[in-house]
Amino acid sequence: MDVVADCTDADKRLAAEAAAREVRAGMLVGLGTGSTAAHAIRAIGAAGLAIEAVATSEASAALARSVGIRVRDFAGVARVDLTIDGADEIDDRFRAIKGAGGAMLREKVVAAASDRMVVIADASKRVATIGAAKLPVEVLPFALCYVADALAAMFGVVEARAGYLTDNGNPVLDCRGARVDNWRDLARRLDAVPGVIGHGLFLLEVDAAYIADHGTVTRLER
Ligand code: ABF
Repeated sequence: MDVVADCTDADKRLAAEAAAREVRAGMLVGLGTGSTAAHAIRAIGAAGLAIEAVATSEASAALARSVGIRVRDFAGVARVDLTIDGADEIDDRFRAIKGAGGAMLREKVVAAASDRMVVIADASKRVATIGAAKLPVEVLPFALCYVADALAAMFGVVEARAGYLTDNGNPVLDCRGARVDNWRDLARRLDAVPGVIGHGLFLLEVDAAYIADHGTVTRLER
């Protein structure tokens, strides 16, 4: 038994359950992707509140339906009351890197459409400043080689995620070693590359974060 892993998963569950208690009857809830978000989906399902949801991945949609949550097609939605989602890194300025699970484009759209965004994570995700985690970039297949070349000027390492396509049917380039220390500038440069469809740099307005460490859940407020 991997004690560390079990402890981390227990922490993820505690953070997820704390955030799930923010859900109120009547809400339209955005459901994140990943193992921490999966704990939140199960907790929301168990609460049995009269809510509806939109999901940031097919996997999260399937899990939500399996626990009795009514999932709507986000294509027919413009506003979401509350989104609960995980992260790969988050710092005290609520900057996050997301997308190790590949759902960062749908996650960013749903987060941007949300009145409130709550991030849930175990303590290993909380960092002084983001940048150690790989930064996933979703790319138009037609532009894969062009974008990889453009990103090579911004990052030390740019690697295609082998054998993977997002729910949108696009490949992902995982980038490390950003050559800038201004994350907002990097986000602007990424968004300006034709063929970049999305990336995992989240500089959105995150309202709160629940971080759990060995049974203690800390709520970080903006
Ligand atoms: C998702 O949560 C992704 O953006 C991120 O990569 C993932 C973290 O996965 P886990 O919760 O399994 O650590 O929102």
